[in-house]
Amino acid sequence: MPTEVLTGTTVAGTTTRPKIFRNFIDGEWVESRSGDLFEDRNPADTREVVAVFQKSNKEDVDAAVEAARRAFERWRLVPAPRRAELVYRASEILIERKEEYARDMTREMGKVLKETRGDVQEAIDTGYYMAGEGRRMFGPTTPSELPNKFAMAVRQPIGVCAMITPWNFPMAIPSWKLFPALVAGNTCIIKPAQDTPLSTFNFVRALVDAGVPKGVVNVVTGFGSAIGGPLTEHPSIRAVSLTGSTEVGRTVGTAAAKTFKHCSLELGGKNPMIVLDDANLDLAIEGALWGAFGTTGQRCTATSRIILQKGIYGEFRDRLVERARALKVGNGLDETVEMGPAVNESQLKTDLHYVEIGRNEGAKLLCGGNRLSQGEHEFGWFMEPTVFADVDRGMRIAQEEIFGPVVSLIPCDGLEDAVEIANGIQYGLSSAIYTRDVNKAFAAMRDLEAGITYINAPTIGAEVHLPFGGVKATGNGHREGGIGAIDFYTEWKAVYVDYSDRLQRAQIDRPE
Ligand code: UN1
Repeated sequence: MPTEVLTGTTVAGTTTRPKIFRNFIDGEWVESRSGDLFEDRNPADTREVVAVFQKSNKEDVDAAVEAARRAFERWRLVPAPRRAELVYRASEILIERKEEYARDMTREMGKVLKETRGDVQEAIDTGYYMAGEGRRMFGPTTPSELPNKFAMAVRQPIGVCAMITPWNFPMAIPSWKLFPALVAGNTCIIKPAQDTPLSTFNFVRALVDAGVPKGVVNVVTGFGSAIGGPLTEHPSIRAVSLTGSTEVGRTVGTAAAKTFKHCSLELGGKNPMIVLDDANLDLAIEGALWGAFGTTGQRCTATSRIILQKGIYGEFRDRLVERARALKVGNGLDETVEMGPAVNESQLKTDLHYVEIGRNEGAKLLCGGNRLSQGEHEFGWFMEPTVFADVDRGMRIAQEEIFGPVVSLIPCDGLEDAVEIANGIQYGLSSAIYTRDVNKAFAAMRDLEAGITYINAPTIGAEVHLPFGGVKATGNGHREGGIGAIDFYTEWKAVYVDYSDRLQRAQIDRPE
């Protein structure tokens, strides 16, 4: 065990030993085969070790796959409404523990309490929605082309599924994957991001307390570099679902293709908000602040480009900058704080690096751009909310996903120009337009290249019963949320029942 773990402090100034969590395999809490550990630190105060987790390797993955493979043989035969009841019970447990789990989440990844409460709530919403699907799971019945023959299609589970989840929605996103997979009858192995394993453990604890049978859900913690490969290459894993960067998506997609796994990739975004001259500016500014700086800009749906028609450009810019400057940045456990830290040092460095890039490209830095490291910010990964103006559509800060509190204002001539700028990127996750003109709103709904479009609302805030995902480099065509998740976690089987008592040949025998 590394010495820093033994001496790590859980609360600044004290020497309480942090709690060590084990992997969860085959219904048991077990140490990793290597015995190596890693720390989960609070990004608002890095002196605090929130907890310690197992640094796993291929052997741990193999053990989890074996357990999941065995468990599948029984779980697939449990009727879907019964499986769904378990998901429902887990959601009720999450309601009871919402405040505790939200606080743990703020401590491990930094976003403010009202947002971490929302994250737990999103898991609860997903559970309730997916529990209902357990009594639907509809498939078509359809007339056969032959007499006395019955035709239908039924949904079947796929088998063992691997989930690789990110740190920005550390309970909501695991729920998007685990709940539908379980209702559909699959068994699962989840690898949470190394920055946020605690929230996944809290989520899985709710499932365990709800009575999930052993081996049906397994948790293996560690680093993508050591266990990403084993998870995406293992021949017994039949589906992989990743939410992460476009770069990791390419690696996972390529590895999964070799063994023909189902593969769902939900990747980057560079989401535009268009504001036309006729918009309600008060509303648009509120939306911009929330979309750009909520979750410290660390959402794949974050508003990172604001495309402004020239008539309102100056007023919008000045009012947004004034509001951004006034945002209170700090520890998310303080209810008055509006924006928390970056999740870790490397993300903060990326954010600050993009400030440099923007400056060098000739964009006008109107506010922010600096690390905050004095006083209450001394031990955290904080930076100021940052606004660049006069950004050209082709600049790197207008093209590349930053994943931090950095927003670019881009002038445009009108709807057509705005849509062209909005679509002129490799990504296509979320998008928004503020206008009072219904004709323009409908044209934008049709023309924006994105999986999600909001009218008079910012780019963040998707609800769990609608499809979530994007086009172009944002993904590979699957959707989470809504019925799309059940589609991903099931295989179709076509079933024909011939009760004619004779050989009937499709396409050949053509009765009158
Ligand atoms: C993400 O950014 O990775 O729509 C997920 C939203 C949230 C989910 C975001 N419900 O902003």
